[in-house]
Amino acid sequence: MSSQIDHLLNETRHFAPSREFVAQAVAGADLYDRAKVDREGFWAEQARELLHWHKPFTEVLDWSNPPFAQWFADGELNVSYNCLDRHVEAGNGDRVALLWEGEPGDDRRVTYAELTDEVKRLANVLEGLGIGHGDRVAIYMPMIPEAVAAMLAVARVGAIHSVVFGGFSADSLRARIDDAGARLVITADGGWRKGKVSPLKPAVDQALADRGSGPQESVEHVIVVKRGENEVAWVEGRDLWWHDVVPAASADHTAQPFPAENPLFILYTSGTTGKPKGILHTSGGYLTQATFTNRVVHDIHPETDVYWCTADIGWITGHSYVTYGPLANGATQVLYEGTPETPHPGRWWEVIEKYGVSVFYTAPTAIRSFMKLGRQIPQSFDLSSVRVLGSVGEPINPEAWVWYRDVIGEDRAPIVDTWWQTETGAIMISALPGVTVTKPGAAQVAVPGISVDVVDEAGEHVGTGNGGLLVITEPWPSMLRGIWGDPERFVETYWEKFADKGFYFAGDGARLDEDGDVWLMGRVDDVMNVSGHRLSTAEIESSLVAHEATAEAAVVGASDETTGQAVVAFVILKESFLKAHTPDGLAAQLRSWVGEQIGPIARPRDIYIVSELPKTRSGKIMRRLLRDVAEGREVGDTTTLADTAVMSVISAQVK
Ligand code: 6R9
Repeated sequence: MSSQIDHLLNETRHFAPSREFVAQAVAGADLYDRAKVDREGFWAEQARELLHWHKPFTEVLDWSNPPFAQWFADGELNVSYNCLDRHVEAGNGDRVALLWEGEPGDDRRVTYAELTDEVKRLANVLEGLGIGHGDRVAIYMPMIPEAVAAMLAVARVGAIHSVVFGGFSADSLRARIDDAGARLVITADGGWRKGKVSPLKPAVDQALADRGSGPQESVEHVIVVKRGENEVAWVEGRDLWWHDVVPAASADHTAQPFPAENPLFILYTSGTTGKPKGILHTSGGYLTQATFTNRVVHDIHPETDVYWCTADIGWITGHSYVTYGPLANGATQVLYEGTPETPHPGRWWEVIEKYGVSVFYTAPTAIRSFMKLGRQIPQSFDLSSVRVLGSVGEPINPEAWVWYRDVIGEDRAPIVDTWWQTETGAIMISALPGVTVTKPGAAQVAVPGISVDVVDEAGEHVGTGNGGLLVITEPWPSMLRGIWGDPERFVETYWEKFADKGFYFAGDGARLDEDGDVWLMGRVDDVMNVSGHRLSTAEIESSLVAHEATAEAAVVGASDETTGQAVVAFVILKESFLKAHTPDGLAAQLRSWVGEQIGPIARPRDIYIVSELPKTRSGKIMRRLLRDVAEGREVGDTTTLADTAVMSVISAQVK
């Protein structure tokens, strides 16, 4: 961390917006002034201007019971209506909503009228199955138009979706279905990934097996889209083909209004303990901030832009900046099913050229892996349509930032580095592309209407030029409303640390530069960030110790040139297993075990078989020391260890 800070301190390049960009930008500096004068009034204005309210709200923020906020509470709206019907009613039904590109190269254009029609039919199917207000629906799908339609249909009937990333295992899916008590699962037979069909329905079947032993009994039906054409097992009476039920349903469906605080979705994310947290978001405030930020940060002109956010809908970025923000804005966007390198390493740039993408939003890990392959690959495609570039998911190092701007943005497109979280629901810290003079590597400033600070352990502002903890000092419209089924954990995790100040603690370290701009420094807790995905050390450790060969395990996030951080595990094996197997063989077994239990992204890059772990006298594993080993550094201060000799034993074993 300290070498990173020193490095960032030397970063002094600046990029001012061009005169041409400023002239056409959606947002100007006046937004900051308006928000500063009357923060709540500012958000009320955005909510009224950007959304359709079936019943207008009179109250903006109710913060009488912190940290449980209510925004626009007496207003009523329908989220799906805002993303679909109103655009059709305004005469924009023929505008393309989704430019879908399948990994094998098949494609589909879906207009707003067509997407509305599909969502209305599916909404009728859902209601026919008894799914309505407050019911939970799990969505486990590839990146196909039906996935977006599924989210919007669930929202339309006032139910709550829980999208589970298609790369997660059957076990992870089962845990999420159980925790939310989902009544319905929407999935596909499979989707295309890395040149072949990756099955999904079998994982759903597995997750729903052993019925009777757990709340997954709650699932009554499974709707299956045919995409992969792979063979699937079928449970009569439970399973329904999308192509049988959706086209047969009526395309008439009137969107009913729901209160602004009606729950919209649960999205599970890793915390510092083993059990993923179901982050709960509601409707009016969430949609307001997702729509506003997509518009001003990405500078969306719905009539002319072709927008592409590469995130999967299984992550928050896919919720706010694939489904809700862009569709509420009436934008045209690319939806791409597959992986960036399939069938060739220029696949993304080919997609940009094919559709004339003008606004592109992706993660630093992807940028760094393209950097490694060399600039000649993107430069062999026509990227002249690109005019705004966004980054999200982890700190972007200045080298990657400058490469992104030079090569993909052809030294013309501004970059917005956007900091936010599953919990914040929408972008919180980012440049505005027509306003901010950008600095490579810094997210820089809170968006208008948002208040953040960098404070010390006591909650005091650290002042310019200093580092500390990032906090959010005022409630915001798209803030999480809680953790599903666990209000105490919500208070404890985010609000207890600075309870006397009423600050939200984000879990990130940050620094303020001489201008007062924010530079993010990474997590300060046991949460890792691998390729922009959050993983908890505890979750992987508990998976490792669940294997019969493992006695003890410790996991750290070690810095990695491509993925930001990589999972590195230190494992103590049971004697009996060491006798019968080679350490290399067991390490390989454990890697695939974690992949099966949690998902391939959680698979450790390295597993070191060791005989001891560094522990404090109170038995806490000192991951900091293991991180030193994993990153090949000299091991730091070991004085608080119960046995100070242990680190030299471990270092020797790792070599
Ligand atoms: C949107 C998303 C949240 C964590 C967050 C932070 C890291 C995200 C970042 C960033 C530095 C950025 N993070 N964006 N760090 N600069 N622009 O990624 O949500 O998956 O919940 O992760 O990601 O550490 O706390 P989520």
